[in-house]
Order: sequence, then structure tokens, then C-alpha cells
Amino acid sequence: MSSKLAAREKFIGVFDQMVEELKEILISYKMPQTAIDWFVKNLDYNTPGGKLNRGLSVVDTYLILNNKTIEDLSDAEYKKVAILGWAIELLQAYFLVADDMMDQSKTRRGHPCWYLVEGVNNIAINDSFMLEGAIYILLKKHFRNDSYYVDLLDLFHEVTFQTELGQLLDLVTADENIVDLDKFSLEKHSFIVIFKTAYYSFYLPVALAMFMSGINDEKDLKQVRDILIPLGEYFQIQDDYLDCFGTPEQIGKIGTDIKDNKCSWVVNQALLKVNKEQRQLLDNNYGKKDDESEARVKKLFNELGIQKTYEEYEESIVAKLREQIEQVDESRGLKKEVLTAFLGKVYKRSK
Ligand code: DMA
Ligand code: MG
Ligand code: MG
Ligand code: MG
Repeated sequence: MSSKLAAREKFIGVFDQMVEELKEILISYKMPQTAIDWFVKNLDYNTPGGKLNRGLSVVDTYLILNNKTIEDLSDAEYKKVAILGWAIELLQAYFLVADDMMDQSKTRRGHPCWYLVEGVNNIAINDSFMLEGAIYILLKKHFRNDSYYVDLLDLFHEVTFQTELGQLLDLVTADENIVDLDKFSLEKHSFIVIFKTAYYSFYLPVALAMFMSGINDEKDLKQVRDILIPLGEYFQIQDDYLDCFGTPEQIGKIGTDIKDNKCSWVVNQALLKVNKEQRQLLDNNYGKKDDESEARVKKLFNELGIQKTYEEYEESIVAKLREQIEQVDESRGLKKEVLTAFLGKVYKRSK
């Protein structure tokens, strides 16, 4: 078995323990079995099953920062860092359950979205809250007596609010009924994606590993943030690109951005290239709920050569990020490798 696969399996092993611990809480409240079963099903359906990039990154970053391999960690130390990883995966699960309802998506990770599962519907709203609640139960159980407990709590709360602000902006810029492409711009797009994705997906895993490693100086945190935020922006641009140009088999979800009237990177690039007639076609078809309109928009995107624009963007942003990583000051315990590892996971991804 490859070491990457082994690391993933070890990480998933902690998920099973975590579910047992969360179950214990409900049992201590003498919750009826139906509630326990529902909560476990919610956890199982929504938490693992993705790429686990964010969660595994907490472990990877911790190892790099402490100059250790996975075998060097005691069972207790491994479990703690893995719990932080799973805490991000729970946060992600919480956001995705809600996001799929708000975006009226149909599939996620190759399966129906949770709210579309037989018998779930709007209970998914409460389920998303419970996924978030689980984070704080776990942090309390495992970190209550650590000096950095309050830093962890603060960070989760701050990043959660930033993500929610990003989601707000994403949603209010994508009016369901009034399509006004003049409301879009690359500046607005940048704002949306930094808030809805970059903080929780890129800054959060590294900052958590830093806190657990005793690195908590704002200077060090800022240094990683200055690179991880643009990296996260690039990651969400990939997500926007794949929403339109990826296949459901690849990305595990059916794209919704065109029908949802989203201020996506793709439409913003198209707006920079269109002539008068093409703009008219976009105005008439973008944000419409039918497949024919969506197909017309996709055809236009193809004609405009958006795929090539994307490839050029990717090469130029990656070159810039590599340069920025080169400048990182390693004298304070931070390592460039933390950042190159992230970049390596993201570069040219197709899922
Ligand atoms: C995702 O934006 C942001 C969060 C906070 C879940 P999105 O709707 O583009 O994500 P996806 O393409 O996965 O539905
Ligand atoms: Mg979505
Ligand atoms: Mg969304
Ligand atoms: Mg998307």
C-alpha cells in the first residue's frame, strides 16, 4: 500500500472513533435511539467520502512543522491532530449540506445531496447545524486543557463567520429572478471566493497545525495567510471552471453555476471577451433554469476560448505563488514545504 493511502486509512480510522465519542454524548443525554441513529447517519453520509484534502493537510502540516513522520507520533498525539483534521471536515460537511440546498444542487461526491435523500428534506437544515455543533464537542473533549484551546475556538468561529459572509455575497450576487450581468466583476468574484472558500479551506488547516505546534505569533500567521489566501482563490477558480467544464464523473457533482446565475470566474472571463451579439445571448440565457439555455451559454463559453484562458491563468498564478513561497522566511519555524505541499495538491486538479 502506498504511504499516501496508508495515511488516508489511518485518518479514516479516527473518524470511526470520533463517531463513537459523539454517540456517547447523545447516550449520556438519554436520547432516544431514533435520534442517535439519525445523527450517525448524518455524520456518515456527509463527513467522509470527499477528497479529505483539508483534514489530511492538518496532519501533513503538523508533521512538516515538527520534522516528524507519521510513525514518530504517539497514538495520542496522532489522534489529537487527526481530530483537528476531522473538525475541518465537519465544518466542510456543515457548509456543503447547506450550500447544496441554497444552490439547489442535485449530487455531491457522486451521490444525491443529503437534503434530497428520502425522508430528509428540510431536516437537513438542522443536520447541518449538528455537524457544526460536533466540532465544539470534539474540541472540548480533546483540547480543553491545552493552552491553545481558546485559540482553536476563536479561529473556528472567525473562519466560520468569514465563510458565511462569502456565502452571503455569493447568494445575493446571484439573484434568482433578475439576471443583471452588470452586477458581476472579477473584483467581486475575488471577494466572494476568498471569503467563502480560501479561509476555511487553506488558512484554517495550516493555522490549526501551527497552534498545535506552538506557533501562534501573528507575524507567522500573516505570512502563511498572505500565500494561502491567493492559493485558495485559485482553488475556487478551479471549482468554478470545473463546474462548467468538468464532467460529473470527475467532480462528483452536477454543475449548477450557469442555471443559478452565479458570479463565477467563467462568466466574468466571458464578459471581458463578448461582442454585442454574444453579450445579448448571455443576457438572454444566463441564469435560466432550462437545459437549452444552459447549453447555449456553454457553447458560447467554448467559442470564446475560456478553456485556454483558464490554462493561461493557471500557469501564471502558479508561477506567482511559487515565487511568493520562495520569499518565505523560514527562520521562525515555518517551512516552505508546508506551502509547496498545498500547491502540489491543487495544481492541475481535475476533481
Ligand atoms: C462552495 O461554493 C463554498 C462553500 C462554503 C461550500 P460552491 O457552491 O461553488 O461549492 P460547490 O461547487 O462544491 O457546490
Ligand atoms: Mg454549491
Ligand atoms: Mg454555493
Ligand atoms: Mg462550485
